Amino acid sequence: MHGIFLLGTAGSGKTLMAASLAECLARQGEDACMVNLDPGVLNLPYKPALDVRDRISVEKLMRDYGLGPNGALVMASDLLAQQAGEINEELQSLAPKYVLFDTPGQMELFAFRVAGPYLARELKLEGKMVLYLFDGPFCADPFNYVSTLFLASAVHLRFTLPQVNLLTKIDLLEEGVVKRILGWSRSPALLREALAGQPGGGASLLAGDLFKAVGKLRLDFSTIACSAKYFTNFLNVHAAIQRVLSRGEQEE
Ligand SMILES: Nc1nc2c(ncn2[C@@H]2O[C@H](COP(=O)(O)OP(=O)(O)OP(=O)(O)O)[C@@H](O)[C@H]2O)c(=O)[nH]1
Ligand SMILES: [Mg+2]
Repeated sequence: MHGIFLLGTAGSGKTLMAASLAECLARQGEDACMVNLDPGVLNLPYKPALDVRDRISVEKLMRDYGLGPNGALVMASDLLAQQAGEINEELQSLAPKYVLFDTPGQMELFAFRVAGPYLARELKLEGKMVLYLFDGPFCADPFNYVSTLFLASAVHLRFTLPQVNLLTKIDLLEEGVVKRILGWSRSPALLREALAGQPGGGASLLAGDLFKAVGKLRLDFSTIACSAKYFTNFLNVHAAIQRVLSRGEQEE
């Protein structure tokens, strides 16, 4: 049983990616089950095998503790840490090949507080990895790309799990734009050039320095362009997942 945590900024496409990936895996004859860890979501495009909303109610927390919606979401996310035991038990009884974890819309609630990394650590899974979603249309701007890369690196720092970055929603981008963004992910020189061409010299320098700092971390991220809406490049996504998880098995 392997666990895949889908992370990314609000609206980057985590939930749809989780649903599409499960469908893709099922088509390849590999069973995957979905776990919803987002206590605040209203509608899901998939049927989760486990749903944190069955255990934690944001409305109830608001009522019981006199909290506003954001305070209740923070509390709900912190309470996730206490669910590790029960989630482990239920997953052991389901025992699929893959478990896809859809995480809260507000990424900081999961990634940058204690509960998310704690939960990821405590879950009894053979292999674990993060799929980090780069919102394609947002990342068409080189400044936005750099800040997203920075967030992806911060997420890696929090979870220290093997990570694959996905450039999502490419159906909304022209082919040339997708190529340009992938070029930035491979070549610092191309990104520097793009940043230099932007107005706001100070911000360009800062973004260039941020990029250099990320480069020095030598994080072995690969970036795959895809669309969860049209299943574009899903064979590559599947292959990358298999590669990362099987590498983990070999290292054990
Ligand atoms: N065109 C297109 N739209 C997409 C794609 N992926 C997601 N979307 C749309 O983007 C919006 C946000 O997608 P979600 O899957 O809800 O994103 P999320 O990261 O789970 O959002 P939150 O949990 O609310 O932060 C929805 O309207 C999706 O239909 C894609 O590949 N292509
Ligand atoms: Mg979502």
